[in-house]
Amino acid sequence: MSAKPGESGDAYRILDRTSLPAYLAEIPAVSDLLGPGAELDIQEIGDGNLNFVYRVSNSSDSSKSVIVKQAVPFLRMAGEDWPLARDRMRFEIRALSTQGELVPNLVPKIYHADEEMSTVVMQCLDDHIILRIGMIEGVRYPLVAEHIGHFMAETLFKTSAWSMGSIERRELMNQYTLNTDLCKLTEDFIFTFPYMVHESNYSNPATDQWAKENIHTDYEYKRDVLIFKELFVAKTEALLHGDLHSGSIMVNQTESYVIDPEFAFFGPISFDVGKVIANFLLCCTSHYHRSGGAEYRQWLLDQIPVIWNTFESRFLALWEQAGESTMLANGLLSDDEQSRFRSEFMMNVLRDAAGFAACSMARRTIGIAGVADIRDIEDLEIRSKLEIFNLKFSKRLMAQRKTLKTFDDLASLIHDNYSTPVL
Ligand code: ADP
Ligand code: SR1
Ligand code: MG
Repeated sequence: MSAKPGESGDAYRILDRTSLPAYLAEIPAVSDLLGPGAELDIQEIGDGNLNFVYRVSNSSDSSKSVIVKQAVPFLRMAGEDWPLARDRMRFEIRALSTQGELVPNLVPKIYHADEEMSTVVMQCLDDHIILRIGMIEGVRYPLVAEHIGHFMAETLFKTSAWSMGSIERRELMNQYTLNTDLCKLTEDFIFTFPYMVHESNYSNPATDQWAKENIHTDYEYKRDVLIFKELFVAKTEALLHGDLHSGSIMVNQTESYVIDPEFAFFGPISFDVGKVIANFLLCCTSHYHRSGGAEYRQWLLDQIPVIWNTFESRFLALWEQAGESTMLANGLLSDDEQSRFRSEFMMNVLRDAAGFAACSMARRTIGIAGVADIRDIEDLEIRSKLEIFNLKFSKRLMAQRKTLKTFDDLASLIHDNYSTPVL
């Protein structure tokens, strides 16, 4: 991947704990928040795959804190030999700001954005933890499912052609079309490499053998994955978060924040919905090993209808309230026709979300970027049983998606699958 326009500038340098104080001191808004001239505590807390993230706080008053996130010109998880355009931060900044207008209580506030330095300084969510970590530990978050459903409905409907006018929407799309390197990562690591022999794939002997016999040689499944790859590549339906999984959500008992929208681009609505569902399922699988009883698994499964129902009802309410848009002009459809159209639309989102969830479960199981829920299980045989369970369900979901008519059909499929003993 070659350097992009604006990437060769001399101003860019990789920040570290030594250079951060001087960098931040030059930004009045941040300096005021931390306390002008204050001594700073700085920790690198990034546990993500791509970037460097620092928590910076006033040494004598740790409640005065900010997060500094910087994109480096390579893929953090692979190292400097794997170049990755750092202009991904440009899209993260834009998405944080678009989402900040649509759902201000569900995304961190931006204090300072510096595209030249590929850096953002934002609200520090000190009272929250990453949802994935909480769910691995078996913690229940009573409101998170509603918050996720609400986030998706607001951000997806309000950037769709059912809400926006044609010209303003194309102008917004134009801000995201060149998120090239991250869309390419998704094309490769979600829709291609996991289904073939590829050097980047993860390896666990029994899982590898199963994948060789049941994934690499299954034409129908690989064709279906390609159908979803095409949907991802071609359908510019709404501004997606683009990487909406439990590692991109920070929570406590009353609040949720969606972070890390660097993969934002205009794509199919069902992509965000399917990814979220897959991550609750992956965690549920892990709890066959992590918790003795079925209670926490049930809690995880119970969140999926809450996410879907909140998403669907809010999306439809916004649609009913919307006026004329790119898609609709008064007089085109009667009230009955509109309502029929919306039902068919939601059914297709559901089916496609099931397909994207299937891809997501497979890539998190056999691709390079696994999830800690499963990958942190030390016993390789136990892990493999869970991995094969995930892969089998990915195939089942993919094969049966077209039979889904209502969310209850998906709920039954999930319930049936997760009623079987695994270990
Ligand atoms: P990456 O883009 O590399 O995946 P993330 O945006 O996911 O990076 O951030 C990595 C980690 O940094 C998160 O898992 C979380 O622990 C921490 N983090 C990120 N943003 C915030 C924030 N606003 N407040 C507190 N912690 C944060
Ligand atoms: C090499 S793929 C890295 C993955 O990490 C991010 O969180 C995205 O999910 C991406 O696919
Ligand atoms: Mg990220």
